[in-house]
Amino acid sequence: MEIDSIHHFPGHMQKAFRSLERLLSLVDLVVEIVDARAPKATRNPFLREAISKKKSLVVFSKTDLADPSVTKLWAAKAKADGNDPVLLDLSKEKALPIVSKAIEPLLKAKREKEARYGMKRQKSRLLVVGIPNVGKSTLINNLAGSRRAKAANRPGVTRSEQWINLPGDLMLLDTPGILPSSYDDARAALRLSLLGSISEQVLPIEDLGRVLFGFIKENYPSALSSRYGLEDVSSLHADFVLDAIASSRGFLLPGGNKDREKAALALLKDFQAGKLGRISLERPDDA
Ligand SMILES: Nc1nc2c(ncn2[C@@H]2O[C@H](COP(=O)(O)OP(=O)(O)OP(=O)(O)O)[C@@H](O)[C@H]2O)c(=O)[nH]1
Ligand SMILES: [Mg+2]
Repeated sequence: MEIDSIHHFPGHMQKAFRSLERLLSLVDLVVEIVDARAPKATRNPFLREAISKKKSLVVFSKTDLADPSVTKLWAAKAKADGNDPVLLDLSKEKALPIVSKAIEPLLKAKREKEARYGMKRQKSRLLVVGIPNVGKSTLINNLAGSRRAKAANRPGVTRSEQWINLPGDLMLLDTPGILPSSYDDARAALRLSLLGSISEQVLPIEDLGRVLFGFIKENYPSALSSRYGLEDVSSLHADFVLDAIASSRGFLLPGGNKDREKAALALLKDFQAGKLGRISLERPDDA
């Protein structure tokens, strides 16, 4: 891996990747996880280049929260780009058989070499990487299952890194590689904050709620009907909707006015938890 050879690499990214460099040097395979609701915004744009010499697998997490028809479009695009992704609902599915199967073709050259030289099957070492909140820890726990407790130190590597043996000659590093979010693009920043994956306030909560409502009104107009009883939102103004939410939840300010900030926060939390149905924030055909 040659971090120094990457051009147009902003300083803070370079610094973050430097600290990841050691983790990356310990493994053969990188499992990059992105959020299916915004697979572009939740992807670090420099990872591909930084790991260009490594085998890697892309996992879409939270597919249970994303719009299935949009996820299909993303998966087709990624496949066409040569990164056939694995789609997972980590809240319900067992990831190990699915990930193991997807990894097998990536190990083909290694297996062939072992066979050629009559060598024993070597273990393949995996590192899960991704920006904050995409589900790295959930994926590691899901893959490791009860094996996690049995993690043992291996001589020769730093103590703090535990390796977990998985079936199929795989070893998983139990520390994920945390990648920095990239939000040079204002829309990506907005999507990351709607997903609750960056703590920086790109907008005040009330405005974030208005943006989310605008998006829902345009793309998922019936999403607010069961939760808030708002049947047809196509003609409604965001503030009217925030007031309606505030009324139904009893969010009132001391003078009796509706607390739109609290209403906006409730709307955001409901969206993030999937209570408004399956919603994707990004489509591959967005400009
Ligand atoms: N519904 C659903 N929730 C998920 C899924 N994967 C992860 N989550 C939830 O998403 C949240 C973030 O998951 P984590 O595993 O903590 O994410 P992380 O990448 O380790 O986050 P950091 O450690 O903060 O970088 C948690 O509340 C998880 O329960 C999924 O596939 N479906
Ligand atoms: Mg984590």
